[in-house]
Amino acid sequence: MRKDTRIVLALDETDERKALQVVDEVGELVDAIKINWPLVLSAGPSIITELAQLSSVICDFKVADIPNTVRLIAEQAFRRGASGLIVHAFTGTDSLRAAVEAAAGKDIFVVTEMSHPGGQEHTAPLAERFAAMAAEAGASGVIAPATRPERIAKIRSVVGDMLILSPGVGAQGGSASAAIRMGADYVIVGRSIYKSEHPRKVAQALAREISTSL
Ligand code: OMP
Repeated sequence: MRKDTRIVLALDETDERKALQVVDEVGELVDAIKINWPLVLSAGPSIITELAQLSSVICDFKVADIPNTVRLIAEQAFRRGASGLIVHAFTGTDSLRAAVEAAAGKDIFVVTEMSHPGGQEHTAPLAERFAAMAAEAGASGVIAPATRPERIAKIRSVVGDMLILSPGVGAQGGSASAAIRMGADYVIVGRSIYKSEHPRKVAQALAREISTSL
């Protein structure tokens, strides 16, 4: 995954035609495209392969299962062209290790503390432990909340130089520059870009904001 604008587009647009239009407008301004169940369920899994021809694709399937099922899901996502996969940590070390093994050198990103208010109930108290588990299992990086930027700094202190991807910018109230200043490598941005009348202008403004905060 390249590191240029430090924006990962969260393409949760379920109208495939519109989703591809957004990619057409902002594809060159983002370092990767993250796709989640909404688009995969509406367009079909071939969308992974289609988008992988245009950008790095992270499959945000938030995999949470026994090691064998984690492995099977990871193998299929990577076979279709994903360069990264997002998994949960609460399933335990064996499931995380299964994901990393199945990735065979591609990227596994582990959720630490979730960005929405409910993320404070169960994920926040365990976030540093999840981050340490991710490091021990050999994951490439973690997901940490732009909605609570001080938590990014805390998680950075646990994961060292692993990648931190930070969702919650814009629609959830977080700021891209604050997330980057607190130690995120990338921000994950969805609705503020794909629901905008002018996705390209929004992405350009975010890229400028981020580059001035570096
Ligand atoms: P917007 O809120 O529309 O910018 O989208 C945020 C994206 O990041 C969505 O695809 C979420 O599923 C994802 N996300 C979070 O919002 N919070 C998290 O804690 C973790 C993720 C994620 O793993 O990407």
